[in-house]
Amino acid sequence: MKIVALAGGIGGARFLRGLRAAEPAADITVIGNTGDDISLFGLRVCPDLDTVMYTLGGGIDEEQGWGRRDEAFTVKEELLAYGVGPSWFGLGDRDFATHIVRTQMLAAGYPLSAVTEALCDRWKPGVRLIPMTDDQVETHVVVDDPEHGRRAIHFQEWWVRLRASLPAVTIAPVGAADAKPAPGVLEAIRDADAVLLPPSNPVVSVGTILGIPGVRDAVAAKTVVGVSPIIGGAPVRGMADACLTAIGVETSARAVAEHYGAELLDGWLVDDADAATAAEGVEGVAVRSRPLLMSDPAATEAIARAALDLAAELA
Ligand code: GDP
Ligand code: FO1
Ligand code: CA
Repeated sequence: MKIVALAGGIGGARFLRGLRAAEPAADITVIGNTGDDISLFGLRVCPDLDTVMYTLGGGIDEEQGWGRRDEAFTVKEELLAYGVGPSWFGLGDRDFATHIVRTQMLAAGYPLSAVTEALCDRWKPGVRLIPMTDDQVETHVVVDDPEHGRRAIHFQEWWVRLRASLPAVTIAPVGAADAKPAPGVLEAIRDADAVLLPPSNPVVSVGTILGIPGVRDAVAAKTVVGVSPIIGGAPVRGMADACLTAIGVETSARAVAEHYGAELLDGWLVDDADAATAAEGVEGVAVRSRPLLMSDPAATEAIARAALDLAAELA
């Protein structure tokens, strides 16, 4: 069985771990979001790709959900002693090695997809991880800064430094309109038995991937099942509500399904807590409810199983 999933960071990675357990024999291709990518200290950092790679490869800091387990921050402290920041982004020593390898390979001319494959040779995530594009796409957020007026800042500055405390006027994936899907992306979607949308951020994770020209149409042609990242009208973690508000979508499981739309989605899993509000369903989308909290491996596997069962039913 061939499965494609469009994944962001923590929500995507945890779901994928469940998917791998639910269907060990499946050929799983993960199309990773690179809109969160940022250059710091001359190094290219790809948070969502690394979160998927470390989570599936057993190197993630489980509690935090991003970065390496058993991490130290000596390099960051030394940089700060030189007055070199940003201080608000926590790059650890082990993680630094990943970014050095990546940046060295990019400078030598390898595309990000080849670099990602090389990094995964070490981590063996058990899935094929492809960045959505080899072109540079960076999500920027326009805010009304009380000190500097209206300005665009990098998504990481909005998310990590500001914790989305300033409302986003707009969220823009800069470079997306001119980007091409990375090699293998459209082919994997075309050959898939099902395309899954994990409970990833609908705006800055799944939305960014779907915004790469050609991807949305390729996905829409398949049997597509999504898992709601919104439970009881709120994100489980993070500030997806601030992203949804920025694009005029209510923070509810039902509104996210309506936002994706029946042209894209065939099936939509919501949490039991949202069963009542999502009960009427979305025209043209099969809505099912079940517990969606990825609280432990068994619960996560059951969510993935339910997504696959719904996809099989709707194929
Ligand atoms: P990020 O890139 O690290 O922000 O991760 P993703 O975009 O892949 O996923 C973020 C989303 O995961 C957030 O909107 C959360 O609400 C959602 N999420 C996190 N944990 C859970 C969970 O246990 N269940 C569900 N349904 N969603 C979750
Ligand atoms: N998230 C934070 O909230 N604070 C950090 O200092 C931070 C550092 C970091 C370093 C590497 C990496 O791969 C991820 C990191 N993240 C950090 C997570 C991450 O950048 C964001 O949660 C996402 O980009 C949003 O999806
Ligand atoms: Ca992300």
